[in-house]
Amino acid sequence: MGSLIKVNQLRARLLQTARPAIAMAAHNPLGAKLVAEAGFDAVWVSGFELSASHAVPDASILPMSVNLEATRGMSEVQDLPLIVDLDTGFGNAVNISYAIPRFVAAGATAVVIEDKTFPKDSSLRAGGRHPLVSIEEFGGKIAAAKSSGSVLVIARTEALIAGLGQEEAIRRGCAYVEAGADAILVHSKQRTPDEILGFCRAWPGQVPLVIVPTSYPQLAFREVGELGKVGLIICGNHAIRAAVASMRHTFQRILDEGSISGVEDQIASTSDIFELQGDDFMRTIEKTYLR
Ligand code: SPV
Ligand code: MG
Repeated sequence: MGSLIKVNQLRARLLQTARPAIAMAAHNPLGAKLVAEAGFDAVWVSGFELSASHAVPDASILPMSVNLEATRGMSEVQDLPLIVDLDTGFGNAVNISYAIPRFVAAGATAVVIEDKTFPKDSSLRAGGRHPLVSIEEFGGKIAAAKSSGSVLVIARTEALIAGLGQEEAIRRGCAYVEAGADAILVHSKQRTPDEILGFCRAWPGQVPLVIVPTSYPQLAFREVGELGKVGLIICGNHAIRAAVASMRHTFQRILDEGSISGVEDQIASTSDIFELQGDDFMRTIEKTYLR
């Protein structure tokens, strides 16, 4: 599907705040294919997952090319909109102006840029470093992103993560809308949803909100819909966490049992993997062209 059509479809979908869209994280094309197969509304190309899949911290360690190739690979194997985590935009407004066309060409439908300083630190890390750039500087980054390609620009404020409180978070969110943001992602690492619910209720509502409820998982999607303010819920890291838990369990069992037979019906079959690899397509090519 053409990228402009997808941008417009996602924009319209985010306005359905009574039934927020749900995005699931992925860190590689196979994961993105599984997200589509499961029936989610979008793929979250997560910086946290990409970093974790390279076994490095989510702290601007990986170069932009890793994120770009992951985005391209995910867009090649499935058709859901890709919401790409650009962290701080790999630098300032100049860097963003060069990054956006590349991500659009790679298949991004939406990008998220956050108001932390480069290099960033993970929002979820206890005792993390969270200095923010000024509202003026971030407004320039949003405007640069908006004018650099056909893509939804989701501006993310880390004001709550940085401990600056609801008033500052709202002030920043409103300024980012003025700068052209299509949606505002507001993040919290409180263990209860109270902080995020307070923000959502106070949000004037010019554009839809986006939330990532990792640290307050008790908040049901239905309750979020009842707020009427949130257009998108991002499941930020459930692919990598599921993969790690499953690999650990399988590896340990094989060593404990001294055999691979015990895990055989607990893991995906090789024919399942062949199917995910698009084996049917290759067989058609073989039949048609191999002589
Ligand atoms: C990510 O998945 O990379 C995110 C969400 O940005 S979080 O890790 O919660 O900051
Ligand atoms: Mg991230």
